[in-house]
Amino acid sequence: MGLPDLVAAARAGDRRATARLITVVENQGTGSAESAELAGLTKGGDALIVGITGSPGVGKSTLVSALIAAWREQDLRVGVLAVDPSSPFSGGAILGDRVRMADHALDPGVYIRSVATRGHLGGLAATTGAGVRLLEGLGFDVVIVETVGVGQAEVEIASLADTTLLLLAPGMGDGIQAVKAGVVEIADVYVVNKADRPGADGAVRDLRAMMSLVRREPGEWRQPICTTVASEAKGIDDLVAAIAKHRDWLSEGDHLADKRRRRAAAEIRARVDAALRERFRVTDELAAAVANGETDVASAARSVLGDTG
Ligand SMILES: Nc1nc2c(ncn2[C@@H]2O[C@H](COP(=O)(O)OP(=O)(O)OP(=O)(O)O)[C@@H](O)[C@H]2O)c(=O)[nH]1
Ligand SMILES: [Mg+2]
Repeated sequence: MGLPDLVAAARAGDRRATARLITVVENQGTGSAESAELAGLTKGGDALIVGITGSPGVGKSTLVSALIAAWREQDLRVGVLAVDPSSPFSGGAILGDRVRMADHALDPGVYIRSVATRGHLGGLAATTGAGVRLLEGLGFDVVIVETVGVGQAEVEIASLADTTLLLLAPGMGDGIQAVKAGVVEIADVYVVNKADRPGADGAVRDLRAMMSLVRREPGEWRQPICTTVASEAKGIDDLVAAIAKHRDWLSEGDHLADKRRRRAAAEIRARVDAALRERFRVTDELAAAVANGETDVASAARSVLGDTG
């Protein structure tokens, strides 16, 4: 099957066709001729792109499954990229996620895929960004990117999403961790999940207190705090409404265009960074020479750049 046929099949809900197309953008990088053709075939689309991040085990995949159900009720097609920044493997779903999202396994309006980003040219932003773009171009109405909240990964993912949810759970000391990581600033909606556990009210209070310290200009988005019990699909309607409200806010004025421009810039930058790193290799020999005192860092850097003057 050629690319145009695959695209047509994927648009009609053929999951294997979708999987093959994602493989094209993942494995060949977006610089290849095939990927360029694909980009031409799948241009446009106006998906709602939702990033979901939070500590391991906080309930992200469970929440994604509940959100899928809610959006499917609105007859929206939903694509999910579950990003594992630590894994070099991709293709099959991560086992746990496969189980948690199994409810949707037979629904042609849902596509779920794990994405491995380690070792990929361009890193997380470029690989995932290309996947998001593809799903959007294939006509998915909502594209969800789930990523575990570790370091830079979630900041990069947030740069790809229109609306970023930060998931917290009571008793994980998450509030404070989040402040440290600077993740609080990138979240558009806070979700306190596992509200069936003790301490949920306290977590909401902590978040409120933290937010009261942030000064906002009039007209700026005020992050709502939603509480959910993802495993029982509780609080999902309110969350879906909060996401829709954020989308409406984005659509007023230039916010959405701004976000999308920033997203494109982040993707391009990721690719440029990777290409530069490929081109200007820092060899072990050179590092050893600096470590041994044979040369200095500045001269070594100049020699990498091919600048001997
Ligand atoms: N009590 C309770 N348990 C929940 C809730 N939501 C999820 N869980 C459970 O928490 C565990 C972890 O859920 P996941 O959805 O896999 O969490 P995750 O954030 O995707 O985890 P990673 O992808 O490994 O980072 C599972 O056993 C879920 O059943 C909830 O609202 N209440
Ligand atoms: Mg998960």
